[in-house]
Amino acid sequence: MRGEKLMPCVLITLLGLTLMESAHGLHMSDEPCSVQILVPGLKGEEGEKGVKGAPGRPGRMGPPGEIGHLGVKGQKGIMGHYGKIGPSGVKGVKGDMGDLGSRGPNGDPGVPCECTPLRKIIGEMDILVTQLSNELKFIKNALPSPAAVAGIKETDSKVYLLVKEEKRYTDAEVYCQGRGGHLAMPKDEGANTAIAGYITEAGLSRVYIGINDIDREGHFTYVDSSPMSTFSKWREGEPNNAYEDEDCAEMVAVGDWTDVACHPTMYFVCEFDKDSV
Ligand SMILES: [Ca+2]
Ligand SMILES: [Ca+2]
Repeated sequence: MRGEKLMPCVLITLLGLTLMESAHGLHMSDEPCSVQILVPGLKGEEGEKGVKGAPGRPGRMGPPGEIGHLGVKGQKGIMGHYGKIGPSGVKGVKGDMGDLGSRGPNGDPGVPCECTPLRKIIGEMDILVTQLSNELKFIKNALPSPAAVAGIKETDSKVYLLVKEEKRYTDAEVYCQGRGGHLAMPKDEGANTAIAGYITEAGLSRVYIGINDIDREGHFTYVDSSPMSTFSKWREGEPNNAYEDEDCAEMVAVGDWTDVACHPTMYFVCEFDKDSV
């Protein structure tokens, strides 16, 4: 290395001056040289690594890269938020009627009704209709000749039938029995009044009734053999058994009774229990 320092200095090159000063300046001044020619010295030992310099400026943007390969499809994302409510749709067609629902619970008790009087009237009318129906049935079924009947009369318990067919007493009773009854047997004032009114309304003066003393003279009974009660309507002076031939009885229009003969023919009144009509 020292041998290279003895080489003549011919040129001083400005180019290498800087390096010479930093590496060999002191040694060259010790050498006698008339014409110092500076030549680059030998390469020195490698210095220590310098500190890292400041980052360089960003380079220019490179050219677009090639189109990459299509990636694998990712997983389905989570559900998004609800969207806004849409507008109302058009009204649909009416559906079929549903099945009958189950029976509902009982309602509250009703208020007292004002129709009690009406119900009473309706009830009475029902009774009247029933009575009229029975009477009509009776007239149609029991009488072969309705024209001979001057309507009917009734009390609470009896139906009376005035028959405008002249018959002897016994035949009249047979007629009445044939229809489920007897000649009329008035046993109280009400019944007697009803029969008397019936005779008057029919424009008659007298009819046979169901009282006689056929079995025992002077001992009158009803035609069904029931005894006379305390009630009687004998006209004054009757019964008198005139001509000793009066074992039957008639009622005159005012309601009085008279004993008369049984063989003359006469209109008569039958009676029927309402229960049997
Ligand atoms: Ca008599
Ligand atoms: Ca008499």
